[in-house]
Amino acid sequence: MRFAVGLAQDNVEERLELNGVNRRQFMKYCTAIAVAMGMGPGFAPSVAEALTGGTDKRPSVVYLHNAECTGCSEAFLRSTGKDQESCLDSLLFDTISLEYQETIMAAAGTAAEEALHAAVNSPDGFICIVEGGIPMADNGNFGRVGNRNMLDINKEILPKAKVVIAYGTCAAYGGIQAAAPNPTGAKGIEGALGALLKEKKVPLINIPGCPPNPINLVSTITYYLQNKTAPALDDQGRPLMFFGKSVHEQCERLKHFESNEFAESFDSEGARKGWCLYQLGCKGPQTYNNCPSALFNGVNWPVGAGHPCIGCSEPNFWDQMAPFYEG
Ligand code: FSX
Ligand code: SF4
Ligand code: F3S
Repeated sequence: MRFAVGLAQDNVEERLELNGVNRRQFMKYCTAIAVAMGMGPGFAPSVAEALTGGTDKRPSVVYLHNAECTGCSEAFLRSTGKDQESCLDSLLFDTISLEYQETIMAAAGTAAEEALHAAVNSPDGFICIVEGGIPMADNGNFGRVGNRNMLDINKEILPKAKVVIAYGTCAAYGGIQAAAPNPTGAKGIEGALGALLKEKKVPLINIPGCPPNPINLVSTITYYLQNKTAPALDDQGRPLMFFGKSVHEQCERLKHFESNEFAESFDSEGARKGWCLYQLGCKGPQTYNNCPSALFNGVNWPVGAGHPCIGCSEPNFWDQMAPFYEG
């Protein structure tokens, strides 16, 4: 996969071809997005139009990194699966105009700073995707990029965005660096800058998960491009269309839970038969996410692969869901 950070946003077809993706494959991918959004396959053409721009000039995308493991970017950039055509999530970066992304952009130093400045001040506006929590202790000095601290960078850029998407549990709620005793005072975007964004009337959407499912990010951007507004959110700031149901109520092992058929250990007969993992610590009943239906890379999800859900899309899961292997 090749990425074109900072190129003009016309000629989407050319960019897709550069990645060996033809129109038919692209439409299959758009169908997967339409299904994830709960709209049904018939809406694939409107997804394609949203992603390729239609007649509108689309906002560009600025992607910021804070304190995190970069697993969210990895999940996105390496999205492939058994059916490659339906999980081309990273193609989003070719159909939209990605102006700034520290992990994959070729530019560095002053050139990178200039690209960021141009995107943030573009009259067409920009969508800001944020990955990672913001260290707040010691005036934000635990996390620095380009000799500025993450708190100051986010404080300057986020209020200028059309919409902010906190991608991953770290950006949404603080994540692993916010786990007790949280020495850097890390917070998610809502905790660090929620009041400022509210004052500036910039919508904030949380797409948690550690890592989050890339299809939820692509579908959220598609929704925003189609409707110019955020989708309906739950009380944790997550789109209801992806996080409206618990993992448990969508789980293929639910029938075993209801029949009291629980695996007692990972190498037990019950585990081999695909019984419920509740007694091995599964947090599916307390966790809201669409993993069982969306799947990762269109292939599988933790419980499908035999591992309990650890509640990775819930606030403070590192502390509140532990111990992970006890019911
Ligand atoms: Fe956090 Fe993303 Fe977990 Fe890692 O960067 S949500 S630690 S998968 O990568 O922010
Ligand atoms: Fe619920 Fe987990 Fe059991 Fe699935 S494996 S039914 S999510 S407790
Ligand atoms: Fe996370 Fe649980 Fe899904 S651990 S990936 S929310 S199954």
